[in-house]
Amino acid sequence: MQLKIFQKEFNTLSYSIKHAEEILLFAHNRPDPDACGSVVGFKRYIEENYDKNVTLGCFNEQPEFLEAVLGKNEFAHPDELDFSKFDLAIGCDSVERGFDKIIEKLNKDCVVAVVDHHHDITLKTDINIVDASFSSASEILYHFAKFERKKISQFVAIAYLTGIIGDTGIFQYSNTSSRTLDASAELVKQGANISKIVGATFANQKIKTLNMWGRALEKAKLFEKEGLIVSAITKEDLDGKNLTGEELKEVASILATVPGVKASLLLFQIDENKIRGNIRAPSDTDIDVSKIARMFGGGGHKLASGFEINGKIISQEDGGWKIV
Ligand SMILES: [Mn+2]
Repeated sequence: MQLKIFQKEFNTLSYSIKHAEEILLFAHNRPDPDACGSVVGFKRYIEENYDKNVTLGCFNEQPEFLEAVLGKNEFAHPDELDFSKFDLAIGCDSVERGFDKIIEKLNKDCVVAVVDHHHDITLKTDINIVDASFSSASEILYHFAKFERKKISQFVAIAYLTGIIGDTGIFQYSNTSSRTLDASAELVKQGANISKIVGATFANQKIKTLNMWGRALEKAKLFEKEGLIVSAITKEDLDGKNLTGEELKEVASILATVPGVKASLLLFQIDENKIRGNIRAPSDTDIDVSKIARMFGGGGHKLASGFEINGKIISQEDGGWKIV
């Protein structure tokens, strides 16, 4: 199925790829399956169809758990990138979490493009491919390949489907449209395997992750009147372990399945002085959790959102916790 929207933008992007020598694809901070799937898949797509050098960049590395589906991929840190060489730079997914910081370092003749599905993106670049009706940046890039009438190889199909499955919570969130399922079916036809992707991104959690889930569930507080359930992972809980947000984000979804709960919130430390909050709502809720996330400078979807705030979560003697 051919999309009606983005014809002009896709055309310009196609032209820009053809005329570029050095292309930078940039993923957002603490990249998730969509950030990684979109840049890793798009890199391979460009390499298979054009004779271009493609560099992947990000402020963080590709999370280890994605190696099972995407293989090892080098994400160059901006400190080690030679920005002057790029003639095309494309930010994929949540472009205001990292890509926005590197645009000014690019050569002034470098064409800048963004591919995103977050509704609150205000960044304006040469080519803006932003539409919140898509489940993921990966889904949009699937349509770019359709637009160019080029074949999607098995590797690219796996990468894009990883992004779609990651951002739709395995086709469960409200951002899963029939168009998303059409694209997914096509990617399966090209050789992507749903259960292998789900296994890598959701099911095969490491024991340390499961233990952490246990801690968070144990400490959850239910506010019955408000229909809210809240838990936090303190620095002490982490005990020197480094968990990515990706490994913990399922916890908020599990908390949201408690009967009577309208929304769940999980707070955890991601940096010395930075806390991540994940908010989830069950599908029958009347709450739009993205509104709550936006109050804290975050964003997301009606049923799944997140934000980052400064502070430290510390344990208290009675087993509780507070933010300082
Ligand atoms: Mn995404």
